[in-house]
Amino acid sequence: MAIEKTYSMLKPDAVRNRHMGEIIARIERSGLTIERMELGMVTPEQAAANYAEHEGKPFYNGLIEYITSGPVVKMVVSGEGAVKKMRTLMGATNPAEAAPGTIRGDFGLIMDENVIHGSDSPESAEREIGVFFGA
Ligand code: YYY
Ligand code: MG
Repeated sequence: MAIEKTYSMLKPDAVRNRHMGEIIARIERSGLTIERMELGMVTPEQAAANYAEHEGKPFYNGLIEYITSGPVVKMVVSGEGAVKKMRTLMGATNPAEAAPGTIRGDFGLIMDENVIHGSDSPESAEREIGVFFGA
């Protein structure tokens, strides 16, 4: 597998519930490398750009409101097969269905606040890194 970059973000509930350290430790232990990291707010423009594919869906407005509701941790993570590896560490989108041992399975309770974001492809990763860290 090729060395890839992916965009990952600890969502407002992860920061609010003081789970940042434990989640970052899991990413480091996985062998992936955190290349950039920043704690801060997501602007409405960044939220809309990141979630453009979901515009018009029933959960879209709530999702934008939630992701802009408090500080997040924005990260560029790299390594062999980083996109898929992060998705595996994260677990299923719905924490109620995410396996124990995954980040969403262990730190999440509900779909609306599911702890962490990870790009779904190398193409999305490049776009999302541009949205949050510039070109
Ligand atoms: O990539 P991933 O975050 O696992 O899921 P997506 O299908 O891209 O949805 C983005 C985001 O939207 C999800 O993390 C939670 C929220 N969401 C929701 O609140 N309700 C849904 N039915 C689907 C997604
Ligand atoms: Mg997605």
